[in-house]
Amino acid sequence: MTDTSGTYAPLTPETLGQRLGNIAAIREKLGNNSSTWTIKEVGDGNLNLVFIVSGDKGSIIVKQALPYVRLVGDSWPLPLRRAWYEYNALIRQAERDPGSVPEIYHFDEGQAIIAMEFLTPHVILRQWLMAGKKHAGLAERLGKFCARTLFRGSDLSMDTAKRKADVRLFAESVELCDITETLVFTDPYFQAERNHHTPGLDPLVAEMRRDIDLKVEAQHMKAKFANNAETMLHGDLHTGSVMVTETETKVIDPEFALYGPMGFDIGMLLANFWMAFFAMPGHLKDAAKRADYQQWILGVTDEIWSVFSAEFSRLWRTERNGILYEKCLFEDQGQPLGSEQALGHYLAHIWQDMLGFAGVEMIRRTLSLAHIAENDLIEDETLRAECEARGLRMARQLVVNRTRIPSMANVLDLARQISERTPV
Ligand code: SR1
Ligand code: MG
Repeated sequence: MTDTSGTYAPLTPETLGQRLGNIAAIREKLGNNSSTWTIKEVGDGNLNLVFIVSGDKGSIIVKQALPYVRLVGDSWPLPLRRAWYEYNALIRQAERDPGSVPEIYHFDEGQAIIAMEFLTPHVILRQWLMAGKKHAGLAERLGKFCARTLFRGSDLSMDTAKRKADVRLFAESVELCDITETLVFTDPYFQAERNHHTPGLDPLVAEMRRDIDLKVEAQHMKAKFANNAETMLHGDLHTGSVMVTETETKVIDPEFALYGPMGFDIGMLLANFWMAFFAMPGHLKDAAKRADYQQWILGVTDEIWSVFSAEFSRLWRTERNGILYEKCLFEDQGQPLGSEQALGHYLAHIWQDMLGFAGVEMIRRTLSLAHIAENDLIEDETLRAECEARGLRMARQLVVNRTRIPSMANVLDLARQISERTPV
């Protein structure tokens, strides 16, 4: 797969055909005549170049890391090695939850290039949600993806030597990890240079930055993130990292992959649905349609959690072959109830962490550097501030009260109550 050819150079639509035209795996997907390939740069994320390349036989995606953060420019350098982490995460996710991620055709470590399956007619889930579209299998797929990748990437399941080698591999992704540590857990809570927020939020932002309980709990979440290498995480599992059609759901972009706490990915994912819920007044003007759609979004989060718990429990009962909660202590002693008790504790711990991580994600997507399109695209600033403020109100509750919120029904009630209040 790896073919380090020459000094790194960013691809352009003009150079791509010549640079990748000799690679057999790519020619097989596109056709041999690279001079007829059509090449379009479509990257609209924060970090990378992304090209759709089409030939007589089909189309592929070519993703290349840039040596800096695209969103900010070359004043913020970022190692090309993130493509290596993304590649390694993708192959592990494909193994742990087959069919959940795009297929890889070619990886070039030196050029930081991953050539992969072009997902079409898939669209980014964030766009789908803003358009008010429903999706029948979404929650089931995402709940299973989280359960399978989190369980199978942990000491509950993995061979211990492999897992320790893996922890070592991903622990070197220092810069990407630092982005999360800084942008998610620190910057939102003081006036950091890269922050920005909707002006109408000023009074609430000041209130939140004075809120000692919130800051302390957010730092407890950061400590959990930094100190608990429980499983291999996607690391950036928001609704911009999911692509859908009417019938299919795929997870993309795991370049922030790392070993971290079980509740992180699922917390980030649910947070992004809850922010979409609060942003709906900016996208669906018809009150009845909006109310119906908002209920649907909440229902999706409910189902993601219940599918996650059910699948995680199934794997606990059938694939618990790692070094934790070993069967020799429970089932083999005729004490299956002991392992059920441990499972209950384990899920309760993921639940509380999930709530806390969801809260910090909602806060950082409103106050830190990288926001979400659902809010950014609301032109009416007063309305945008209202939607964002509701998200912040809910987020604060999730972070500070995460150990006192027993069920998803409580979370969804909280979201409904907050959505009916004037928030700022
Ligand atoms: C500088 S990168 C900002 C954000 O974009 C990525 O998608 C991650 O969410 C990161 O925090
Ligand atoms: Mg991304």
